[in-house]
Amino acid sequence: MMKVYGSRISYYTGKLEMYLRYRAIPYELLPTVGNERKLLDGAGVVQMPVVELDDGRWLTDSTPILAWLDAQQDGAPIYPADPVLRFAALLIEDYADEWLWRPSMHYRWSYLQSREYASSVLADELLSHMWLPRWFKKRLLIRRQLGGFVRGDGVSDATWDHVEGGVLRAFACLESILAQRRFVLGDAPSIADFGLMGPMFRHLAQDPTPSEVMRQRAPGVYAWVARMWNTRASRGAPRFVSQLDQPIGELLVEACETHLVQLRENASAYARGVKRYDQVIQGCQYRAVPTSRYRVWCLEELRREWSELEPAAREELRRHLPQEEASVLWHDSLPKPSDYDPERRAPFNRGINVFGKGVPG
Ligand SMILES: N[C@@H](CCC(=O)N[C@@H](CS)C(=O)NCC(=O)O)C(=O)O
Repeated sequence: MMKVYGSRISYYTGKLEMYLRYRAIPYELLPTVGNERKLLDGAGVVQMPVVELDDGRWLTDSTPILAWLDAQQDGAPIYPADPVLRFAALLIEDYADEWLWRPSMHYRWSYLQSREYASSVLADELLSHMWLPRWFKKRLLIRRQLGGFVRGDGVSDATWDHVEGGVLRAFACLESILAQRRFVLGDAPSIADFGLMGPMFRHLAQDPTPSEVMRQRAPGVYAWVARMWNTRASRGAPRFVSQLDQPIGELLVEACETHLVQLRENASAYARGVKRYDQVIQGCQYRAVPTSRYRVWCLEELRREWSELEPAAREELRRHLPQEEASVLWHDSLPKPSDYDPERRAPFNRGINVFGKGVPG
């Protein structure tokens, strides 16, 4: 049976678990803590999730893991065949993976009820081997996560409302989409739905503070998260929308104005060799956010997908994307390549953390 090293409340482990359930692939969930040596030897990185296959191969990074697993399946792929829908879905996945991360960590660690819950689960799940009082373990976890991933990722009084506003806008876009169909692109889940399960499943639908917001403001999103957990792949081909419609267009605009602008600013900071940089997103000034080499690679991957599109598909996408914010997809080259995974072996390559050695330093 496949071994998944992660946590029951981890963002990207939740995304992978959603997929494994959908395909009825059995797996065993194991903690990363205590297995660090093995993970470093096997996958080159300690992060959640890392997968160990029965044949001894190791995989990491949920995005290429899902792509590889899906290519092994007999059933209809979760990646749309239509190139326009495929690109839109990959952009939504990346936005969910990398942009909605900050607000999800904020809602988990900035609010007392949520951090009480999350630190209790993680102390019991990951630190049970440590002979320390439980309250002390919780305090260690809160300091690490709140200091590193919330305050250390640019959440401050000045950005607080914008950080939360991003979640409310995502909820509103998804509510309009889900008022029309059961999943983001049609009557079956695609990689857009699985990508969105990172933030939506183990964080926003499960942590006490944001899950109440979701229930009150986005009940359709709440129902969709449960529907994802309860849906198994069927034999038939999925019926996806024939073209991008207005509600998806609105979500794509939000992804470009937030995520693509951050990817652009991050790539420029990476080229300048600075560890932290300032950025303005939708008019909100973020100070001293951490630079990520991994996210330069994310942008390279999106640019590669874009460059492989036929002119007609690009034209169709450009009708829906805000030109300035989206132009990082097609403009010139990036100021400095990430040089990550040059042989394109992911998810079987030596992985890297999103930030430094795990937490933004
Ligand atoms: N790109 C990776 C990101 C994985 C990731 O960053 N996972 C988080 C936890 S959900 C993590 O392990 N963070 C590093 C840390 O906390 O040390 C993926 O998509 O799987």
